[in-house]
Amino acid sequence: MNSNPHHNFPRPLITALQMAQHVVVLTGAGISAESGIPTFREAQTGLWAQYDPQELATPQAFRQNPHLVWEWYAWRRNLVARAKPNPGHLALAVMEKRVPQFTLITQNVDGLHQRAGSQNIVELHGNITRTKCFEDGRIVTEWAENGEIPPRCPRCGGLLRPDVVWFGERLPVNVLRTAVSTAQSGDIFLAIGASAIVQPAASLPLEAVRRGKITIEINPSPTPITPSMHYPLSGPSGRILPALVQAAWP
Ligand code: BJW
Repeated sequence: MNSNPHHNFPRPLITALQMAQHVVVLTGAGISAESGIPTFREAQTGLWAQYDPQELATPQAFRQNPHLVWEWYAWRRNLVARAKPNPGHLALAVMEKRVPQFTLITQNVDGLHQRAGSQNIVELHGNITRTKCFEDGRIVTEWAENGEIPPRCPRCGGLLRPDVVWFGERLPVNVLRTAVSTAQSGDIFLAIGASAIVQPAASLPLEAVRRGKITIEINPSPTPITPSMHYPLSGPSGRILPALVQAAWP
């Protein structure tokens, strides 16, 4: 593992990790940045520089320009398929094996945590590799490739869309319930690579703070929750996480 021997973590943080019964982690786009997957709110490059990703991730955008939105997701699906989990993803899979209970709540739709070997994953915003019908929300696994973009639902003829949660859409009820109760019941909460702006995910670390949990943030830039964290660790997760796991479970 690509650990950095020069990291000096506070001793109480390492002890807390070693003693933890249930570690809860929330990840955002930043953890996949080192796998080459662009984040949402940092500078975009290339073909999509002219579009604001936030404006493509809405049902209104899909209604207005389904072709553009489908193509944006097709481009991202292709990026994800070619990307590999980075040392940050891999360190979380190792951490899961070291603690009695571990829950990984992710806002990411890229499936890289699964590919890194993490097991207990709660996907808040869906998964880009699944497709559903825009009309009735049912998952669709096969459709006719007749050149139409987006393709159509073989059941009802509705347009197909990725199975992700867009702005203005509800998160799946059971998924959100599990995430909130996990944030409340774990004894350590780590927020990693998340800008902590998008709700309701951004309220999970604050829920942990409210319940008196030990809170850690890993991010190269400060976020709205940084001042509330017990241990704000500034830097890329691909460097900090392997070092943290190595320090706690050498
Ligand atoms: C690194 C790094 C490295 C870089 N290592 N770190 C309350 C108040 C105000 C608004 C609302 C509210 N409640 C709801 C809303 C509205 C809205 C919202 O939150 N808007 C905000 C913008 C204010 N929320 C919603 O609409 C949600 N729905 C909802 O609440 O429904 C309620 C409802 C009720 C009744 C009827 C109907 C509805 C849904 C939100 C869905 C978000 N969807 C997206 C797209 C998913 C699909 C896709 O991938 O395309 O999810 S938007 C996008 O943002 C994506 C992400 O998961 C999400 C969060 O972004 P994330 O992961 O934090 O990424 P970035 O780019 O913001 O930040 C990256 C971070 O990484 C940075 O901090 C970097 O510094 C860091 N970083 N390199 C570590 N190497």
